[in-house]
This record gives sequence, C-alpha cells and structure tokens, in this order.
Amino acid sequence: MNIGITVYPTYGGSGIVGSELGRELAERGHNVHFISSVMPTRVTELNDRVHFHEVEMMTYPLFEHQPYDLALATKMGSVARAEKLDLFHVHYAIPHSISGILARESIKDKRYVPVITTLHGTDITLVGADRSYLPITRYALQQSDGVTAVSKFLKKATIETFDFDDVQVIPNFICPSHYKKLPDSPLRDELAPNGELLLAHVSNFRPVKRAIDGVEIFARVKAEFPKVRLVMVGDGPERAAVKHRAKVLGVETDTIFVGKKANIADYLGVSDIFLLPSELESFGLAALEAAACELPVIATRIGGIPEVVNDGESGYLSDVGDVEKMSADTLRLLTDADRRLAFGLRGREISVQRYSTQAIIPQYIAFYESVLAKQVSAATS
Ligand code: GMT
Repeated sequence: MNIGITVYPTYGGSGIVGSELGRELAERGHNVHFISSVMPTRVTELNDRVHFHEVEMMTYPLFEHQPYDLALATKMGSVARAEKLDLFHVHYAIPHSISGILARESIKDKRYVPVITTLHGTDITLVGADRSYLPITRYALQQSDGVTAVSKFLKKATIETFDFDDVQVIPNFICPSHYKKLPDSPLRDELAPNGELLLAHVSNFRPVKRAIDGVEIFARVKAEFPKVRLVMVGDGPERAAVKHRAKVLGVETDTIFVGKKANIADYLGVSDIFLLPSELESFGLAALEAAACELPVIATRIGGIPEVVNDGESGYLSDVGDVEKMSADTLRLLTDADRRLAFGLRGREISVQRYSTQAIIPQYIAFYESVLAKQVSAATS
C-alpha cells in the first residue's frame, strides 16, 4: 500500500506513535509518505520506502494566524495524486482530520483517497470537547472513512462526548527489542554513581503530567530510603517549577534533569521504577515504554492507564494527587527487591504479549484493508 501519514512532528506521544507506525509499515513492504510541517523527530531515516513531504506555508501580512490546515490539505492532495496514495492516516483529529477530509474531497474526481483518523486523547477529552472545536471535531469523526482510538477509555469518551461509536480500539505499541532492560549500560553509573536505585519520570512537563508530584514523591521516599536518585527526562513549561520544588524540598542534587532525549529507552533501560502521576492519560505511552524495560510503574488510576498497568502486578495505581500513597508504594518496591523484579518481569510480559509491534501493526494493516475493501464494494455496487 502507499500510505500518507500526518502527525504533529515535534511534540507528544501521538507523533511518536504515527512515526513509529510508518517505520514499521515500511519494514513490512509498504510505501510511507510523511506529510507535515517538519520531518517528524522520530523519523530518523528516509529511504526507498520512507519519504517526507514538507508542508510549505506562504506567509502574508493579512493572516494574523497562518492557515496551516489549508496548506496541509493542499499538500496532502498533491502528494496523494503524485504518489498514488491508497489512504491518508492522520494522527490527532485537530486539525489533521479536517485537512485530510478537505484533501480527499478536493481530489476525489481523480482519485478517492480514504481518511483514517487515529484519536490520541486530548483531541477528544480536552481540545475536541471544548465548545470552540466540538462541532467540527464531530464532523471530522463522521466524515472519516475509519476511526481508531488508542484505548478503550478513549473510545468510551468519544461515544460520550460526540455520540459517535464507530471507533476501533487499536492500542499503542512498543518494539520489544528496542525497549528493554540495559544491564551493561555505562549510563547507569553516570546517573547513579554510588550504587543508588533510580526512579525515572519522562514527560513533556505540561501541567497535565503533574511532574511536580514526581519530586514530591521522590522527597518523601528519599527521607526513608536515602540511596535513591530521580532522573527526569524531557522538557516543557513546568520544568523550571519542578526544579524549584526539588530545591525547596532539598532533593535538587539527586534530581537529574537531562532534558529532551532522542532515545528514551537509554534512560528507561537503566532505571528501577517509573513515576507517572498524570492528571489525564488516554493511554500513557511512557508507562508502556517503561514497563517494557521491566520498570514497575507508579501511576494514577485515570484514563487508559489501568489498561496498561495491572495494579498490584506490574505497578501500583493511586488517585490523582495522592502523593502519600504513591510514595508508600514506591518505598514498598524500593525496599523489596524480589517484588520489584517480579513486577518488572510482569510488566515486560504484558507489554510484549499485548502491545508489541508484532501484535499491533497487523491490526492497523487489517483496518486499512477493511476500509479499502468498503471503498471497492461501494464503487462496484
Ligand atoms: O497529550 C496530548 O495533548 C496529546 C497526545 C500527544 O500527542 O502526546 O497525548 C496523548 O497521546 C499519547 C499517544 O497515544 C497517549 O499516550 C497520551 O496518554 C495522550 N495524552 C493524554 O491523554 C493527556
């Protein structure tokens, strides 16, 4: 198949999922065309099967805001015709879905290119549900030729908010040979030079991630179990506030901020426990990546997290903001190596069985085929 993929290229889990899906599809013999404003950060290699088409934007003084959605639609249409695309797969409904529909309609007398929309979370739960975007998001869902959501939670939210239920759940995925424990990595000694145990947090430091709760947990844990450090991976608006809180709590020297990293697996592979105290996660890709690296996950019982983390088996779940319980759970795992290792192994087992590329990529391919088959039968009936 010739597949056009559109993602937010630099920010967030939806861009990671769309980019890695493209790479996996190319490895399975499909031709993938990424269409976005810049090359997605996770697309590290272009080759015979992986192509990138930059959306060019004309700037004009009249435009207070540049109409990216129109430029994207134009590019999608022209790439579809030039590369004979079989389908568009857009990640995150706003505005990618609308741009795809516009592209499809603008070229349909030459070629009908169906639009598949994958919902990732805030495109439904926050942004899409806001009054300013709700009607157009509902229209995007209704007009898409196929809609998938990354968790059962998100499908339920889509039904409740948009009264739209034609959604197939295809969960996020990890490549098990990439996300794994790295027992011999020298990075471990760099981060924990005195044999400390290592807590990890990975996020974009937006308020929804509650990264401050991460240092609150760390400070409580460290008071009882001093031989521990915390590595914070990523960057975003709350990083300075988190750093400040670590200072106030007296744990700044053992809280290591490493910033944005291209390869998160390097850090997860050498850590011991993962902290994800988010207010909202429709899936929690970072929790899956951590579990695949055998890290027990301390997280909140929200959104799609309980679909990824088995409470009491591969991690512990708590109410949002309950840093006392999250600290007690972390301590329990720090002081009981057998339990920590058993939770890690169970997390790895769940990740590989349910969420490996081998399990999930065929579901996307089958979904594409079902959408294309519907098109053929509609055209011949
Ligand atoms: O967080 C967002 O605003 C959007 C989105 C993104 O692009 O990162 O995040 C969502 O998609 C991820 C990939 O499917 C999920 O793992 C995240 O849980 C989800 N974020 C939220 O629901 C807040």
